[in-house]
Amino acid sequence: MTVESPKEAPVKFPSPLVRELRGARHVAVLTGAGISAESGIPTFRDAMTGLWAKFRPEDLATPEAFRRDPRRVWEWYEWRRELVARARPNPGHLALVELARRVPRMDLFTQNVDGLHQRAGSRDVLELHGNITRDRCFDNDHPADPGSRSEETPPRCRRCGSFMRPDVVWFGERLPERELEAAWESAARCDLFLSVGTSGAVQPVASLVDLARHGGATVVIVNPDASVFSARDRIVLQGPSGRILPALLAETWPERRSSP
Ligand code: BV8
Repeated sequence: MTVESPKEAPVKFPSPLVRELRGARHVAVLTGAGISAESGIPTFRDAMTGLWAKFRPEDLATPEAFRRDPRRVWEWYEWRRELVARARPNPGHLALVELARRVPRMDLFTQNVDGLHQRAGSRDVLELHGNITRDRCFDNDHPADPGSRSEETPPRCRRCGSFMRPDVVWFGERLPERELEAAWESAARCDLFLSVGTSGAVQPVASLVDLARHGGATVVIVNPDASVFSARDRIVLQGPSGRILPALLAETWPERRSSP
């Protein structure tokens, strides 16, 4: 089922969904680059614009690309870190902070590396693909020395001399075990799975939606592009998350309008 939300009209949600969310015991939320789009951070696919237009993410976000041209990969990340530093959480991030207060259990796992959920106030965020604001060294995963950064581009590790790299998961690299296990368990057990702002293009995270479905959860997709997910066996709320999520909470908990 697809619920369209034309720009000006107030969003109307299927009452079964509102009832289900209101009574949910355990909500699992997966977010992707789309939830940060309204904060001015280009989605992963859109990030390949301007001077990066001639590259594909897979050409830069891999250990091979870094080995081949560490300076170019480092500079792409420095450009993205700049965007992240200037960005602020948007109403979509804030709505998830509020949702966590409204249901007995909410697990939030993200493919994003921008840290905006944490800056919005979400706690225990599971970062499945790392965090762009942290570095580690390429050869031994030594964390960056907070004190100083060597002058080179990329800077070198103070302990082993190898190049520093962003602390993110590149294509062809394993995801962090603990976070992935926790997301797996949550998706399999939740009664409502909310997928927000992701194209579902990247594995193994993309499989969480099907895992939730097979576990009997109601699957809800929030995305302006309804085509990314067939509406078969899921509810697609078509629109930007910064608009859809606050409206969904307002309709599910109308009393919240009076409380601060
Ligand atoms: C792994 C961190 C195995 C870096 C990212 C060949 C070799 C090796 C692996 C593979 C292979 N072939 C396939 C694979 C698997 C591969 C993969 O899935 N490839 C894809 C391209 C097919 N996966 C991996 O490599 C993973 N590792 O498999 O390891 C292994 C096992 C043993 C030993 C060693 C290895 C690692 C994948 C992680 C890659 N790192 N990010 C960085 O950020 O720089 S992925 C990166 O892209 C993001 O993190 C994100 O996950 C993904 C993009 O997805 P989205 O977030 O969905 O963003 P996208 O732009 O695609 O879509 C945005 C959506 O938002 C759109 O639908 C849009 O409509 C919507 N939207 C727009 N505006 C809004 C909105 N929605 C709501 N509101 C709005 N306002």
